[in-house]
Amino acid sequence: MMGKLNSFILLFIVVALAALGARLAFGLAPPRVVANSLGMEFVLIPSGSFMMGSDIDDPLLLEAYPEAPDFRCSQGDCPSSYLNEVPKHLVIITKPFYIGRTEVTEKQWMTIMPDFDGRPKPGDLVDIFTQRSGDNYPIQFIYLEDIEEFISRLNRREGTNKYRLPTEAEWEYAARAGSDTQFFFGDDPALIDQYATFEWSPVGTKKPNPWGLYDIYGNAQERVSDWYSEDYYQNSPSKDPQGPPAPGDFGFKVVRSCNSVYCARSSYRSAFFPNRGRGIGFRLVREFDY
Ligand SMILES: [Ca+2]
Repeated sequence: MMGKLNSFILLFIVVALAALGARLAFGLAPPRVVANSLGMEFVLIPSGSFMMGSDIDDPLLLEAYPEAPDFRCSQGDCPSSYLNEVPKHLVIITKPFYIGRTEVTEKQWMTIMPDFDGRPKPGDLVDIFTQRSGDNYPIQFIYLEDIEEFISRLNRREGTNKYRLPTEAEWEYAARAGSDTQFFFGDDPALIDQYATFEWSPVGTKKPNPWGLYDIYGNAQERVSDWYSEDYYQNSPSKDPQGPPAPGDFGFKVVRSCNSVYCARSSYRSAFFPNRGRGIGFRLVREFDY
């Protein structure tokens, strides 16, 4: 009798453990990739920490990338180009989040914003670079306030408030994908052509980074939510930095990613006014809610 009872208890425990394992495996584990009502795919980025920025001497970077323009000259001050990346510093991302596998495309934009057509129009001061256009090209040449309207409409459409631009720190954390090298694939710039296109292209034509994100270094430059300050890293907080609390004198917002070889590094930072910029688009974050 006791033998049968022990067998029954053992069977119950085995079944209970199996059920718990199945729940952990299939019930509680959040999906690694989710798709939204526009078919945008988002990849789950775990919480964690990383070293943000660069500690490579500015003269070395200037020597390696002599063609780099110095956008800070527009502020009337032309020191060397890469000092806005220093110092390399610890950043902690305290919450997991989802981020777009690709930049937002023209088709996705037009679905939400049919009355705010971001495509170049006759008479626009655009060059051949911006004249390439199509459903799967990144949306570009749009005002920041229209991006904010796009996000607001998408949130309403899906009855949520989870969509937003990434912070600069979230963007670099996702771009690095656990790497501490100049590029997410190491330090050899000769490999860049496998991962980045510097001709205006449909999204996702090259290999993704190790976390599955496309066009991190090339194609559209990408807006993030932070105001820009060239010396922000000198005093930025470690936990979930959000950027300076107020705009600087020129009202620049941070722009990440780039469309030239010289800036195809994970730590590269640039900035732009909130108005329409050639080649400037965005990818979205969807906050983690599982
Ligand atoms: Ca990009």
